[in-house]
Amino acid sequence: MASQTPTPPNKPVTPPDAGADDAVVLERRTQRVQPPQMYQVVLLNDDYTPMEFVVHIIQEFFSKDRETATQIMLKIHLEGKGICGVYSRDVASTKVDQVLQAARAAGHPLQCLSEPVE
Ligand code: TYC
Repeated sequence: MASQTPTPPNKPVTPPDAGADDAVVLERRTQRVQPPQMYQVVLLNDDYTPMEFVVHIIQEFFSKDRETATQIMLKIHLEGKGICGVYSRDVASTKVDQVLQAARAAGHPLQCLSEPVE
C-alpha cells in the first residue's frame, strides 16, 4: 500500500499585491433622490393696478424691501411679467392665493401665477 501524501488545505485566494492595510473601495451608487421641484411666483402686468399697490404686495408677501420691490414692479411694468420669489409647490401656491385675494379685495385685476423652475 502506497503511502499517500497529505494534500495541503486550500489556501485563501488573495490578489498578488493584497496587504493587510489595503483600503476597501465601495462601489458608488447613482443618486436616486432628486431635489424637490421648485416653483417661481410670477406677477403679470396690467393697465389698471396702481404701481404703489404692486410694490406693497411684493413687500408684504415676498418679504422684499421697498427698493427691491420697486425694481421688481418696474420690471413687470416694462417687460410684462416678473418673478417675485421661488418656493416649494405648496408655499408658492399659497403665495398666489394670498396675492389674488388681496388684489380682489382691493378691487384690482392684478394677476399672479406659479410655474415650475426650469
Ligand atoms: N402697469 C401698471 C400701471 O401702469 C403697474 C403694474 C405693475 C401693474 C406691475 C401690475 O404686476 C403689475 N399702473
